[in-house]
Amino acid sequence: MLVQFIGLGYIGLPTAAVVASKGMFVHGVDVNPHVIETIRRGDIHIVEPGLGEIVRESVEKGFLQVSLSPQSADVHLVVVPTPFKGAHEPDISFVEAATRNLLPLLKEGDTYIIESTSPVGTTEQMAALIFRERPELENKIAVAYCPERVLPGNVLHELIHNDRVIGGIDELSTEKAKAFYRLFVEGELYGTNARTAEMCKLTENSSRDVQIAFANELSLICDKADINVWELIQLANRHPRVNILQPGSGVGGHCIAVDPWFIVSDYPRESRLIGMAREINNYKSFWCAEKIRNVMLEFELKHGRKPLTAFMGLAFKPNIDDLRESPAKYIVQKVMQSEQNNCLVVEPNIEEHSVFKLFGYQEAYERADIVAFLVAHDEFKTLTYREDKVILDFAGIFRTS
Ligand code: SAJ
Repeated sequence: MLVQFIGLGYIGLPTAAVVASKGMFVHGVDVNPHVIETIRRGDIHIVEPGLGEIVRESVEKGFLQVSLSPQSADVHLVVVPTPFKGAHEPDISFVEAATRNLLPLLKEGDTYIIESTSPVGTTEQMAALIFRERPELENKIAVAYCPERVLPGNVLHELIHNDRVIGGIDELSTEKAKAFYRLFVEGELYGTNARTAEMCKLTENSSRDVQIAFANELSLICDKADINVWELIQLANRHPRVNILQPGSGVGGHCIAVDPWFIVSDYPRESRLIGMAREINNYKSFWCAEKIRNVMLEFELKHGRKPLTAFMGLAFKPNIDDLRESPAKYIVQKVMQSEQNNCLVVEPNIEEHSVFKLFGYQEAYERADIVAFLVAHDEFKTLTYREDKVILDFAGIFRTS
């Protein structure tokens, strides 16, 4: 059996490597020549613990081969990005382009699966496209949707152990797709239809976004009410049926801050809570930037000199080196638009940055007059609260102080 992956990014490459490591022949396709050259050498172009080893081994043993264009195979997985356009409408053009490239190669008995996060109806649309161009394949190939659920940093474990939801355009498609995932997934496989599987992925990430928005809204209320939000949430969570998440400097990353828009864009009148959560979480980052600026101005008025401000953290969440779609980075950029000097930027998980000069976290904490904690990195939790500094703890480093 030959399994083909279209898209060798954060999900496509680890999944391809896991499948290859189980002794199946895998052909990986990517439009980026740099990605192809890197993998051919047995190297990887992304950061993910343990991935380098299994890619190298799979390439060396000949189970994983990659190229710029697709070929004939038995199972085809589409794992390409689905970003959003200007007004947050989902952009499925990469999924469509991948499907069009596969059109001449599909044959009776094949299984075609989309894993990319997609708006409801995408799988049916792609099936319609396939059968319009290749009518002889109708009822002869399986077409299904199966979203990934892995957490960056723990991908290799979760790819194998997480439960999966698998939705075909008909029952046979669901069963064929399930049989494929059974070859490498040890978690439960739940069959459904394609629309439900698509909505399930959007629901999971929207649920998390809404819950974080609740925590962020509480943090704004508590700031006005002079209540420590961290202590409040800790106490409320002592209730046996309450489990509030943590506020922060906003919601970042490539999934939670994106996927809810796919629902809002298609069902705007029905998704007011989901849309509002997105707005609240985005507003939280803006609010943090404004708060820092106001505190800097107050300091200057009081002391007759500009303060030195430390920005603690740039990553999109704790203990990672990924700065893409990061609220912390947005906040630093926004404040530095008006205050380029007198800023100490800290990110212990990266060595250097092309725009920001980075400082050690202990040095910055020691030197700064104002310290804004933007990300709850473990290193920051080793610091002791200092009464002589203005501390803006957006990340809950000193939770109950
Ligand atoms: N965050 C908070 N407060 C919290 C938890 C998170 O402010 O209590 C923030 C983080 O700092 C970060 C953002 O939310 O900025 C997203 O972080 P995350 O850890 O919730 O999620 P991701 O983007 O790393 O991964 C998510 C996961 N989805 C869920 O937990 C429902 C993962 O399982 C998905 O596979 C992934 O999205 C994806 O690809 O969709």
